[in-house]
Amino acid sequence: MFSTNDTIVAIATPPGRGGIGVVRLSGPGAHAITLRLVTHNGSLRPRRATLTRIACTTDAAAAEPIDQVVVTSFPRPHSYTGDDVVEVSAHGSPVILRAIVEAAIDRGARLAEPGEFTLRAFLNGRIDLMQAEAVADLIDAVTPLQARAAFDQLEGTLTAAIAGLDAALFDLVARLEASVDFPDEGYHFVEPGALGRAIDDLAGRTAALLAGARRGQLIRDGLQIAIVGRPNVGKSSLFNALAGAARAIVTDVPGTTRDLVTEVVDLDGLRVTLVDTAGLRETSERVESEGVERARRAAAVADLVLIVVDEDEAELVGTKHLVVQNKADLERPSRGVRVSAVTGAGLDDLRRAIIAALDVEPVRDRPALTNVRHIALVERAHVALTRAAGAARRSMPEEFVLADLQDARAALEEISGRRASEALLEHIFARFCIGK
Ligand SMILES: Nc1nc2c(ncn2[C@@H]2O[C@H](COP(=O)(O)OP(=O)(O)O)[C@@H](O)[C@H]2O)c(=O)[nH]1
Ligand SMILES: [Mg+2]
Repeated sequence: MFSTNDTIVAIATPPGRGGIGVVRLSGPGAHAITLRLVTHNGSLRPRRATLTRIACTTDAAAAEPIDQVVVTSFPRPHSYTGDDVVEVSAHGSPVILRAIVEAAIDRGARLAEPGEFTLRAFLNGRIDLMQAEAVADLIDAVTPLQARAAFDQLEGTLTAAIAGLDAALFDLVARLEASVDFPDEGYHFVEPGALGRAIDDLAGRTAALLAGARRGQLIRDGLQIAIVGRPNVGKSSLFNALAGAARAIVTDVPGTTRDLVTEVVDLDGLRVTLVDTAGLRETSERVESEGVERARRAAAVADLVLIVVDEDEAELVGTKHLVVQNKADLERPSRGVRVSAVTGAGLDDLRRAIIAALDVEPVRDRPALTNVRHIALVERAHVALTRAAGAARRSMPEEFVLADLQDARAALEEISGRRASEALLEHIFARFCIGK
């Protein structure tokens, strides 16, 4: 269903005006179509910038140049997509960029679907599915930490880990299959003890990947921190201080905040959604009591709860929490992390304490799972491997072990995209922007 032998074209730079705008073509006609648009004579030297002019009217004879451009040709297979690619860098005017795209379409190209350049790179074997997903993550990243995690995956750290597992599994499966094909020999090609140990080793590797998965997922998807506590302890003040903006209303009237107020902040590289909530207290006032109910729900789903205290005791909500002693500028008991939302004292300590509580610093030299799709599939592989190891140790018929190992392989191949349905590919690439 995916067509890959025609030439696609799209604007690769974001909508709007800018110094430069890039139009990208990919496919067998990329070079020839470009030559019919520019005034440059002769072919384009591979990977060399050529300064020329571009004319975009549909009537080639009457074509007047509309911009000076730099064109670069990347002949296959050494290009982003693996097909012939030409990049046209024009001035970043939507009018010019659209005219170039239309002229290319007029000369035989087709407007690219979202993510189609990357899809072609995947279909041509330039990158695997994890790397394609990493491209989208890299573009979507809002903090440097997210970008780093995505770039690591684009560089292939995870690809190598999954490929290594898959290769080891392939070897075991091949030997077991041979064993099944010659049933008289029993466990002939693999000795059950050695088989059990080999599978245990693989299960250990999937477990290690999963161990960093929660951290990875928090980095990729961002996380929620709810600020809760009794009325008037300074929750909204702290929220504003961490957000760096007076988003929530602050008064000395208890019960000011009713609804949830949220703000996305970059907290030491983490994408954090801060949630300010209504003060927890018994109340018969309907609006406020709905607010209290919402506060409890927000605390229940948050990745971390900041329990702000003033003079009284904290009510413990949420499993993962930090106690924050606010109003440290006044005479206050000393519990948890001491801050003053008014003077800003202690806020850096609080940020550090939050990062420590979440345990989210990525480990550079270890591949990190960040994407829920990958996590679910590695879990499936891990369960299958654990089952296979048990079956091997109990010397159950090879067929049982084999079935589990094959299930583990199927899961790994779905991660890398070696075994991916068209529906899955469509789902993944629909997330991309046009031109990527
Ligand atoms: N001195 C002092 N007053 C604070 C501090 N934080 C908040 N307040 C005051 O405490 C009152 C309640 O603050 P608010 O943020 O609305 O509390 P909330 O009800 O928990 O959201 C306001 O009068 C704030 O100015 C602080 O760190 N020091
Ligand atoms: Mg408040």
